[in-house]
Amino acid sequence: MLRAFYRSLAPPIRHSSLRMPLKGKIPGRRMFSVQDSLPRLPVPPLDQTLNKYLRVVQPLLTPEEFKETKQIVEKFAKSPGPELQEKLLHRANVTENWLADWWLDTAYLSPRGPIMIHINPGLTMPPQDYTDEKGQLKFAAKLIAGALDFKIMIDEQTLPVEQLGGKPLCMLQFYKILSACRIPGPKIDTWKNYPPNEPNPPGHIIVLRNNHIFSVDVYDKSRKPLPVSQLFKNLKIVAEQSQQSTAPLGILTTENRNTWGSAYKRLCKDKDNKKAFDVIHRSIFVLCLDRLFPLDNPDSRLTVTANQMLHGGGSDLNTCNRWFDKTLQFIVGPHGICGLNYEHCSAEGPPITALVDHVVNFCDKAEETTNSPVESDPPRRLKFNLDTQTLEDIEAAKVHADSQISDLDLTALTFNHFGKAFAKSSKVSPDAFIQVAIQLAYYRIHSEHGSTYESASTRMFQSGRTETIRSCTPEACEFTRAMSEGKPREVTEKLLRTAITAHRQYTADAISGQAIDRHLLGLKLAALESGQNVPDLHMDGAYATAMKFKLSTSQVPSKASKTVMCYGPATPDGYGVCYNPKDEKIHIAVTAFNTSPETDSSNFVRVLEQSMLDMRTVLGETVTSKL
Ligand code: COA
Ligand code: HC5
Repeated sequence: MLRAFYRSLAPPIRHSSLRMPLKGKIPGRRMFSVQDSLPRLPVPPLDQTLNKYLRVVQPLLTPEEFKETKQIVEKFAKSPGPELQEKLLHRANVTENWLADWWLDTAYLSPRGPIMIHINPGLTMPPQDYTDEKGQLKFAAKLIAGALDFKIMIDEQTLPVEQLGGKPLCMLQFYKILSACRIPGPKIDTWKNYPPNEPNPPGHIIVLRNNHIFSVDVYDKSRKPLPVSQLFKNLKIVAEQSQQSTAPLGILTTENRNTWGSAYKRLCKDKDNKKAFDVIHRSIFVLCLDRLFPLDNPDSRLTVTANQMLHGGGSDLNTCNRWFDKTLQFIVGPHGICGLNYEHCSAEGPPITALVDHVVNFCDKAEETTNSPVESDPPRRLKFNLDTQTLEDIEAAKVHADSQISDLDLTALTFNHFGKAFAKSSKVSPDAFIQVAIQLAYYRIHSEHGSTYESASTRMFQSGRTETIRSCTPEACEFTRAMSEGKPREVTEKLLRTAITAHRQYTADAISGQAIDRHLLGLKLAALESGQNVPDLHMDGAYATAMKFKLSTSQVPSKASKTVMCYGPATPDGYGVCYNPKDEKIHIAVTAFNTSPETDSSNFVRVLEQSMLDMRTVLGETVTSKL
């Protein structure tokens, strides 16, 4: 059935003008060719999950608390655990992916907090060398052309199938990142996308400048992508028509979802507004042409760029010039600063960075052309009728957004001492090395262990998204304590290697659907869906502690240099840590909240750098002594 679905999507084959191999491609396999043969996400055995759960909560609890939790878990194993497990197994039998819809609702559509900073990651792109508005528009035109070039491979399903650990991955996320949008609701949001096989697929993007919202066609009448020269011409028209800033409707997308959802519902009663919203939702992506912001502050350029990509710098800078509900917002600032902000419903970081890598490569190579003019409609400013209530809502949203932005503390930098190559030469997993270093840094600063979330991809399964790697393993804790106690190197080296192996094992479990977080969530949702109470296991303080992630981390690799993703912490007193490991360096972005007296992103980065250097010593000396 699925195969027929994908076949029905397949358009006639044309060829992308510029191809870039994706990491780990399987040559010759078309995008959905292995989709049907991908396994389904398993439901792990109940006792396996419960045993692992006890193992991961132990380091976070006092011995008394642990004893109590153990009793609660033993009770759950008798009832209602087995009955809920049955329900999950049944769901897994009758759905393509037992978790997919639940996850979309639980992680994204139901939570009512703002998506700016908290859900939408920012992504920096390598700085460009233009310094004026003409350069900004020229680069933006190339960027649009690069994204459309990647879109050809999505539309024609010619993207090579990605793989992880030698296994092919589900490619569905690529089909959901363009022409997609989150739509607010007063109680729950929805997510919509307009796939390329629909009869009248979208052929426009949205361009935001000085808060004005324009619809700009990017295809000619015969649906060929417009040449860069024509795109540039259209962007110039947008720039000419948006010299003065206007009421920033887009700032409402930074609000609590209930607030924005109610405002949206009211605004939609007006026909013009409803029509204009649809144009935004359908658009292929958003392009934000930003205004000048100060670069002469003490932060590094990378930190300033990351802030612009994550939140836009405040309502007097570029935060109003955004539409955070849109799946993809390319951001092109003056002075060569550029990147992207993306809404998370559709996809994790890797498909986004694959697209960005392609765009960066395309822009580097794109020649200046002066094609003869092509027939296309000029940009159209979207017409919104804003009542007094909406103007008041906008003012309130500015205040809320600014207070969140001033609370965000972000440090982005490149660790230049070594990268993946060193870890590999020391025969350890680079990702596990970095994760254990994050544990060490946290322990050095806080003298305690903190519940940690690392994203693992479950795209080996049909419609797979993620599972949690709980990096705060008992082995990592033992190592961090030994380091802090100044134990001899022979001891710390052994403990470090053990911690790295434990992390690697957790990763292997997570990517093969055998970790615990999604299973425990499924058991809870199975109870709720059948009208039962939330089980005691999930009401226990230990579960709450385990879910209070002091460290929210992920690896988001890219091919393009100087690319780093960033997102806010998951708890008020936690950190968000994202890294992009290269062979000889690691790009890192850390966030914290200023309102938390215990956390400081620049201090965390400093201690993390020192932790990695110390861990190299622990491993490096061994390598030398073995020679
Ligand atoms: N000795 C030598 N080399 C080793 C090694 C060892 N002991 N262990 C691993 N390596 C190598 C690997 O073979 C790999 O080689 P490659 O560069 O040729 O591919 C490289 O080191 C990197 O492996 P590692 O660092 O162990 O991690 P990984 O690439 O398998 O990534 C995850 C681990 C968890 C990040 C990955 O499985 C994943 O799920 N990624 C997606 C995360 C995601 O979705 N992020 C976005 C969230 S929005
Ligand atoms: C319990 C809800 C956690 C939300 C998870 C989330 O959004 O995580 C991001 C992606 C993922 O699915 O792992 C990752 N990040 C929080 C580390 C940015």
